[in-house]
Amino acid sequence: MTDNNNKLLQEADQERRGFLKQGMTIGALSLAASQSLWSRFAMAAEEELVPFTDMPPEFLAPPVAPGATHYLDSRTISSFYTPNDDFYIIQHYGQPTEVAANHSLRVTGLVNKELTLDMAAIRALPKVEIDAGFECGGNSPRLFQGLIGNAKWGGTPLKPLLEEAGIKTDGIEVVFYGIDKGEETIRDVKVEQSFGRSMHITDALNAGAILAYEMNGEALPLYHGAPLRLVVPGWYGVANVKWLSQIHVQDRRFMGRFMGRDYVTLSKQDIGGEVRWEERSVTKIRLKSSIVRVTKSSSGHRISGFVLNDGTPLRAVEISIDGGPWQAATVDTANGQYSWKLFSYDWKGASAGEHTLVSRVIDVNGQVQATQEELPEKPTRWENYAQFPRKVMIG
Ligand SMILES: Nc1nc2c(c(=O)[nH]1)N[C@H]1C(S)=C(S)[C@@H](COP(=O)(O)O)O[C@H]1N2
Ligand SMILES: [Mo]
Repeated sequence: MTDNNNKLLQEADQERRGFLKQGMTIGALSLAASQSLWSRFAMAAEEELVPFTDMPPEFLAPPVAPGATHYLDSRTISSFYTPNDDFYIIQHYGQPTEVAANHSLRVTGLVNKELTLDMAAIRALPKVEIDAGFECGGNSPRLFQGLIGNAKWGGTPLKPLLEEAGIKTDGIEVVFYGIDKGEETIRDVKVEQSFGRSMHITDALNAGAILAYEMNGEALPLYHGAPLRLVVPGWYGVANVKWLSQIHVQDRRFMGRFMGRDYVTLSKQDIGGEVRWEERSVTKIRLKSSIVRVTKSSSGHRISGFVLNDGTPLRAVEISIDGGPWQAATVDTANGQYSWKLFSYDWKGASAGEHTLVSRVIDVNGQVQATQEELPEKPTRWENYAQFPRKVMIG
């Protein structure tokens, strides 16, 4: 089995090493001022980065390259939409080097009418655009949350297509297959399998998923799944099947690797009053915020970060400095429901020395982002949504 991301994701498991202080130079930051509401996020010319002392001086995001995995340097987030070449890239069976010019999508299984659509037929369907941000289910503090991005996705809604095919009454599970294949060893048997993920029919019809062929107004790049990928707003990256070639409706749960073995969170839960070890497929994005950058200008210090969740409206994002009281950060109201939500906080009177900064987000249901200690025991590497304290040195 070739899994070029295993190592990366395994590293994400390991505890963060204690990194050396200072000495960091950020040569690669070219942060043009933006006209948008997000100008608060683009660094102004006189603004400088305050070094994180929990980040290695040599921390470098790998460049986008054929076949490669890519994560971004979260300190460089400077715009609402992540440029296509900075959006993280993950795939488990490698990237196809090319996709057939006559690529088509088939809808098969428990439907009244099986469908085959080439890209021209898909482009001829009604087009929608949605802002959706997501992270890999394996994103974590180890990579300073770099497996993340936010984009405007253009494509056609999934629901009308499923309705056109007509779901039979016993069709309860919808499986999405990409063209990429890998060898899997299952109980000592080696078999070839395609990347596949599934959703219950209710989610497939109601989660607002689209079949996307555009990213930020451009043709979807090959790395991000061209010519066609699924985008399920508010779900972890793994749901967004790239190089999509088949949608299959069946009467049973799909148990493929990325539903049944990997991207399965093992955690200790209260299951109706019983404490049980639960295994649950990674689906909707958990409520999470993280600080990614601290800057200094003539007017003082600014702390910036992002929020991701499943689309539930937010009540507040708050910052605590050195264990002090929670203070409200500014979250722009122009955020889309499923976009990431960038926030900033003007830090007054920062004194010289090392400081610990942490953010937390609260949604309208009163759900509060917890600390790592407060969360249920979780030995698996997926779904890292605890508060992430950061350390900075004020000179
Ligand atoms: N066909 C296919 N789709 C896939 C994957 C894959 O390995 N093969 N990886 C998934 C995972 S784990 C993630 S996190 C996202 C990453 O999407 P991106 O590379 O466009 O950021 O793609 C998902 N879609
Ligand atoms: Mo992922």
